[in-house]
Amino acid sequence: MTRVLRNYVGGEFVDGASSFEKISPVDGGAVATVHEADAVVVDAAVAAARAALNGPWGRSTVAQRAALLRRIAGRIEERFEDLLAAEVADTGKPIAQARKLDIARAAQNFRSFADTIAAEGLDSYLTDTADGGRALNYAVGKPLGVVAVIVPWNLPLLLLTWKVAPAIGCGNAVVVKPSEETPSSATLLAEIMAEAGVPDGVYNVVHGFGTGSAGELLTTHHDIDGVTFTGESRTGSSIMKAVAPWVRPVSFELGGKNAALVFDDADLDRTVEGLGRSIFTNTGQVCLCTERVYVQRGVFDEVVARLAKLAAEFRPGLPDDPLTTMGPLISQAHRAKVLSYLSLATRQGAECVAGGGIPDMPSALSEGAWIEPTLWTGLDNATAVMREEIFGPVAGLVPFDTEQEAIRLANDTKYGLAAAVWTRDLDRGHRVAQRMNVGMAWVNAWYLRDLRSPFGGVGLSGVGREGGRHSMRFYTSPTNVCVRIAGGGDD
Ligand code: NAD
Ligand code: 6OD
Repeated sequence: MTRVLRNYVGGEFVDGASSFEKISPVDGGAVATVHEADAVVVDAAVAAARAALNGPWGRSTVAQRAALLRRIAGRIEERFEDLLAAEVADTGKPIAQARKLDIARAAQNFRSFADTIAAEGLDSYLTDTADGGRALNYAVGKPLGVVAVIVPWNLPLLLLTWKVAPAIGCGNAVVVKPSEETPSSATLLAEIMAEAGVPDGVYNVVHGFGTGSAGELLTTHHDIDGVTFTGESRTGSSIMKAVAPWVRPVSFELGGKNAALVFDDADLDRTVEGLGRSIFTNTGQVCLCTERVYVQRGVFDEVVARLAKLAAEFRPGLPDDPLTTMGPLISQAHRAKVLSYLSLATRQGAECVAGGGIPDMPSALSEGAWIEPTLWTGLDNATAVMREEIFGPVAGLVPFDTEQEAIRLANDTKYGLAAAVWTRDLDRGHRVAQRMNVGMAWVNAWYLRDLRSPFGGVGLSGVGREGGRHSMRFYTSPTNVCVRIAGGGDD
């Protein structure tokens, strides 16, 4: 019997008017029946969040909220195995990866933001006035209010908690809309929130899809105060339109078409290992994944050969098989999209140097969304395959001659999320990284995180930054108080 997942509103699990099946990407079997939130449920969730803000939660102190975030982190660790099972059932990702990255980061997100809010100082300025006196300005950071949190399926709990932790830490109440593909961990987190003592209404979950469903109902709701969204650039654009009539603040972490730049002095062992992680982690379904690799001509053939060998060594399989190193894509629909780019690449003149299709799988897994890690050479930078986000374990490799050419090729995109520069020359590493039109550039590394640093992108890759105090800027709304201290005599 499959699990039943309900919406979570004001501290209660509630049904929706209809339901849908969550299908496993591993074998096509049913994972859960999910209650879809209709307008009544979304209204109730927003009202519960508003009521929480108007109650004792609205008067909670930073110290109380920091302690609460730490309790949530502790409870996540106690229920680590439950969350792991939920996440793996929804995504099919290898358990070892989910253990090390996805679930571990959920606890870290809460601890890191507990530290950030506890350390935040008062924003104050002392100004000289015309009468020889002074004015004291200080800004009181108030919660934004009811925050809609809409997240995707690729790193479900990690990305959800990356937003929920600072939002709650800053005193907001949230209505979360997880992806229809990954409803489980957000629902389990509701139990964890209650166990940790989060007041009713502070964390609410509405399940469903985007357009015409819970996502749209939430972003167009009259009583939300802001939207934080992670997902596709096109969806971000729709949400921006949806919130425009109310001029609501948004924070968007969107898609990428990220470049790696490999110079001929790079340590090729470290570089190829790093490229492999950056292209294939989570079956290429990380917004930061590299899909364009520019390699200096002198080492191009060697990098292609070594990376192709590495790609061929990945082993698809069951999440709990210790030998599995690559999971499936999230769904058959997403695989159809990735496969369409595989055939387009061939039509656009690519030579496929690794993968290029669907791997042979045992019959029990034949309904899964499996795909081969794939690499191409021979693609022009102007082709759709090199310009559009594919979001699979794929990359095109292109040679370059000079640093200027590498920078030009890497920046020739409408996206601007991340880049990675591989070189032993640290002057060049700094120089090139600073010239990348992206929110985040790594040198001799990829997805190495300090949770206090600004995370986000430019262009089609997003609006705003989150992380540490950058998150606090989004999740609070400052009121500046200016107190005149007269210097003797009125003016
Ligand atoms: P998506 O945009 O299709 O969906 C994301 C969420 O938005 C889901 O919960 C979905 O139901 C909801 N949604 C869809 N249409 C909506 C609408 N009109 N109104 C309100 N909600 C709506 O993205 P996805 O396919 O789930 O995730 C993959 C995408 O996310 C990729 O483009 C990837 O690059 C991006 N992503 C970006 C980051 C980042 O930090 N920049 C991180 C992870 C994923
Ligand atoms: O690590 C993070 O904080 C983060 N937001 C990662 C996003 C990954 C995109 O798929």
